[in-house]
Amino acid sequence: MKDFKRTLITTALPYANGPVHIGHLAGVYVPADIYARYLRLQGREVLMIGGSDEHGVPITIKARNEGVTPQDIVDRYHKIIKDSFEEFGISFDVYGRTTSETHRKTASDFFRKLYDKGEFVEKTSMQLYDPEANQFLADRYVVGTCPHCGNEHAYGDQCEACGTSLNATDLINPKSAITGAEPVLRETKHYYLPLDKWQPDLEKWILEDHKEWKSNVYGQCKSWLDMGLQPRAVSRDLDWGIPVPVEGAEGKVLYVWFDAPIGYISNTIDLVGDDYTKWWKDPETRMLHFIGKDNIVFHCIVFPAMLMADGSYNLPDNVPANEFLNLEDDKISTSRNWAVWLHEYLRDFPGKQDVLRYVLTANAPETKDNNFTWRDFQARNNSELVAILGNFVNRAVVLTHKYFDGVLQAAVELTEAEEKLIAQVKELKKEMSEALDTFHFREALKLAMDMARAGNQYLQETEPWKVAKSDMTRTGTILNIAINLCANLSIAFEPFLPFMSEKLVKMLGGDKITWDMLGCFDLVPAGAHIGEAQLLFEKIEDSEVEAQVQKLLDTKKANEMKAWKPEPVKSECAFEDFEKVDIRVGRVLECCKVKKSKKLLQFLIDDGTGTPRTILSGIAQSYEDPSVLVGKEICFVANFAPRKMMGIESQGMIMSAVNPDGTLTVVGPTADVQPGASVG
Ligand code: B3M
Ligand code: ZN
Repeated sequence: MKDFKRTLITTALPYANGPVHIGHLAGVYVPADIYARYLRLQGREVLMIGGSDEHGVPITIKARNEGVTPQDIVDRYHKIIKDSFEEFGISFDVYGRTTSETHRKTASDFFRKLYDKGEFVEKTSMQLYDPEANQFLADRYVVGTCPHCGNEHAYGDQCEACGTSLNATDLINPKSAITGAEPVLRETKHYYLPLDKWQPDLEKWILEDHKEWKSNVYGQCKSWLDMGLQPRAVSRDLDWGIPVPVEGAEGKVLYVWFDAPIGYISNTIDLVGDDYTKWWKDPETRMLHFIGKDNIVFHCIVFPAMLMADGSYNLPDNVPANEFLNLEDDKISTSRNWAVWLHEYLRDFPGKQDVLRYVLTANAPETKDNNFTWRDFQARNNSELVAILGNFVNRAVVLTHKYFDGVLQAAVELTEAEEKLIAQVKELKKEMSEALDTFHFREALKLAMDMARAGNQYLQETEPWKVAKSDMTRTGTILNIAINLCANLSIAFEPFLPFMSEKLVKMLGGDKITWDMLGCFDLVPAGAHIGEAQLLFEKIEDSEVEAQVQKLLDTKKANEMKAWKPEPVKSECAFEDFEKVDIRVGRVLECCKVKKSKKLLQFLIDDGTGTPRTILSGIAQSYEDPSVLVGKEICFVANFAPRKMMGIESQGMIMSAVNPDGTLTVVGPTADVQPGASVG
């Protein structure tokens, strides 16, 4: 890799139409933050740019649903998102917004320059129009079937199932997302960026010059290029956005995917003013876009084509896009509320930001979609953070206090055990650096944890608690090395667990740490006073994760209820036919599970005849405790022919209602009725 002078890290600008969740953190912000922190530890010049994407249809749809203005929506969520990132230690140098004045000007100027250079094609064409809402439909205002993969919920600008970027008119069976109306075609003029013109340049730049990109990114780019690029409209007929800054474009705004990436430039300008050229135009600066896989086409094809059309900007050197994170085996979804929201996590697990950062990195969807489960969260906390890292640091610090009142002793005469440990740490540093340099953050984190493992093993081997009975000099040496290993861990883990690292550095009486210091064993000098041991991590109890799982189950249930529709009514039935069925009220005298059957409950029913009747019913899975039915009045069919099941004769059928989740509830009269009464 070419050695650059400085690195500009951009992170996808989340739409300010809702809070952020673990998927955002895992896919984009934690990896970007790890990388930025790693570079800063090396003393490199780096900027990490973030901000909210506040234009586009996702915002206006949300505003319409809530009956408030788009400005209300972005004001609310920009703050929530910004606060969440801050709480999780995502170390942006700037976190801006695309509704800022700087951005309006930057994006307008960008468009204007391309316009003046003749880089756009103006085209009048037929576009989808909602006759009920009286507006053009583009992007997420229109949903329909993707012509490539058949996904029925594709948006007008993109299919999230197959990642293809679409034009609204490509959709099969388009429907307005506002009114549900079938759109009609209406003529309108738009500005198009002729991506086809940049195809040869893009092909050379990506397919030849950037073979080192992650295979998921390279592969997606290749398949778009192979399909052949088409001109893409960069204006929209909407009233929320940045007005198209040319004559004759009244009522039109910039397409959100035109203005949003320019937000990276605007936010840099907000931070450093005119110096932004150093970060965007100096070839000695390396630009990296951290994004999720659904944004690849925009960052690898559309935005670079815009930058090429301008001609004065750098192109990204790499786009380390991640795949998606699922939650408990299901796709994270804002509309279905299937997510772990960061602001809720902070409320439920205060002070445990590092734990989530750790789990999301250990499980990062770097090469394929991955899954977050609360059980895994608990296991990684309890058996890795607590049992390996926390335990090692705690032992080293507690023993130093126990034997030497917290004063670090000199390390004299290192033995083979120390030499082995030091060599191991140096090797791990080398491997970690390689992994971090190539965006393999899961691997790097694993290696950091191996360093803590090596510490536990070292204490196990050297047994300072035994040596202390006879040789205090040797005990002092062992604890010197152990404490210095703690200092190494504070460095190795800093990019991943910044809160833990800061606490540990303070505990060891340290100050500034650098990547250079990693691998050294004179970081804490003899004579130093080590602070009291503080808990770095604490065990997460079963009840805590069970509560989270329950919350998700409740969400699932609520979603099922929302989506539930009664079954269509059956075809007409003559009253005489109905009359043949003899439905009666009965009182449940006994009710229990049938032995060796998962499904059957055995009822003994008082049917008013004086001789109770036995009825079997396949509803056992809906009644954990069948005794709750005893004493209840229920309805049953009295004149079905008797039937034998599991050796028992059933004399009728218990009537029950089918719930949305498929469970069954026995039905009966709403007030006391004599057993045996007819129902009809
Ligand atoms: N807001 C899409 C998203 O949140 C979009 C990213 C813009 S990055 C310039 O996935
Ligand atoms: Zn598709």
